[in-house]
Amino acid sequence: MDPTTPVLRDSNLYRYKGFCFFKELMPLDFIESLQDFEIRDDDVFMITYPKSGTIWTQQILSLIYCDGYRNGTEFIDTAEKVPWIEFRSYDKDADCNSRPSPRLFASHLSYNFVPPGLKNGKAKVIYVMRNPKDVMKSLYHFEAMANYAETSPDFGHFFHKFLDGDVFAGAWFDHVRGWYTHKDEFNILFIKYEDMIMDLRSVVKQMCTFLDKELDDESLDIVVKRATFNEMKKDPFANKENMPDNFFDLKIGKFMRKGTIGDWKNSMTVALNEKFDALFQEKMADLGLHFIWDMNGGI
Ligand code: PPS
Repeated sequence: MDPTTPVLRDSNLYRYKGFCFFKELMPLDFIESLQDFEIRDDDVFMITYPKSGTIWTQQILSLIYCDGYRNGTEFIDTAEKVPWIEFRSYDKDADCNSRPSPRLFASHLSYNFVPPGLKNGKAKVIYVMRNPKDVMKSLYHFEAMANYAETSPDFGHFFHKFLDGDVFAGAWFDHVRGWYTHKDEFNILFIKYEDMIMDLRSVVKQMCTFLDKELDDESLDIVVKRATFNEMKKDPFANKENMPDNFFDLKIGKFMRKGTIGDWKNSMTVALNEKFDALFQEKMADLGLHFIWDMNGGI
């Protein structure tokens, strides 16, 4: 019997154990094969719900780990330095076994789909989260430019689609709750997008400490400078300009779109916002997680 179920508002997706996968890009047998993926003690995984600062953190990890990337002598796609484990089509080297340590990986997977070797081990996980109203806004725009997702007619429609988890990766609430409540099983550092916006240098230092990577002040300055929104906006890899045309329509939108806190206010009505706040309270209050919701520091 097929263990997957259809996703109501996007026929490109299938749901399996609460997560929504792209049918074409993430076949079930491949996802299940990740259970056999061998983890090394010095592996580093960067995990996010989509639109939470993935490419930003990929960039920072590349800059921290690769001298050539930092000093500008290397021009390599960050997605090659920090490849996805769940997108088979992205993989140049499917099981990544030939890659030298330390290996860096990116993933949008929920805690129950990552390779089991990540649990109770030495390998490191950096989980980046972002306030879900901005995640929703960013994903709404992304959906319009992604050729493999069904586009919503308006933000109101997308709002319900997002709340019901009828989007890639499923419901934001489940993703964050899953990782946060299982944190004791992983060697994990939680980072917030908003803290990166407010004080990038401090967050990079925090990451370096967690990763046992000592950078001198000059190197740290370079990492921070090259990871600013304005610098990344000019970077063709950060904007995925090298991806095949059939993936994204970059005339419709950009990966480096606004890069700010509170853009949801430009789309969410008062009624939708109240509904969201009530749901957020109901689903997340017990976790004690706090987010910055706008540039005035509204918490
Ligand atoms: S994806 O498609 O899931 O990998 O997207 P992801 O990279 O997680 O998220 C994209 C959003 O991150 C913003 N971004 C940044 N903000 C501030 N500073 C820097 N350097 C930066 N890099 C990426 C990007 O603009 C997307 O957010 P929105 O709100 O759409 O602008």
